[in-house]
Amino acid sequence: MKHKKKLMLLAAALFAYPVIAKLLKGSLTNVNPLKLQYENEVYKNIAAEQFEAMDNTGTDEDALFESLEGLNSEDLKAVYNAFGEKRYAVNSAPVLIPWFYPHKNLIQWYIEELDAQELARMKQIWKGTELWV
Ligand SMILES: [Ca+2]
Repeated sequence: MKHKKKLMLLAAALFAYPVIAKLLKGSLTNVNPLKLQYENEVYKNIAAEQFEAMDNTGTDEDALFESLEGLNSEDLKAVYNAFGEKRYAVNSAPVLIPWFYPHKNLIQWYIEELDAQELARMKQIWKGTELWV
């Protein structure tokens, strides 16, 4: 009986771990709403465009850079927050066993997907956000 209780506690801890780890990481950044140029819906759409440009074989660099044009640092932070963290599957491998693939934020996705030259360009765009460490 006592043994069973221990097993249940262990199972609960294993189940709760990813949730707790995510909370501890604190993936969101503070945004100054007074400096935002658009409604929240716009940032959600841009985040979706960023994801679509990367979440397939290869990367649509043109779409990636175009959808960020004209955004200020606070706008970019709002996009970063809207993106959140998404599972990254190398070479768009089908996510058959999802927990094998780590959650990555937008910057981490760039680092996986872009070559050195594109990364330098992207880093320049994000410079003012201080999110790129
Ligand atoms: Ca890709």
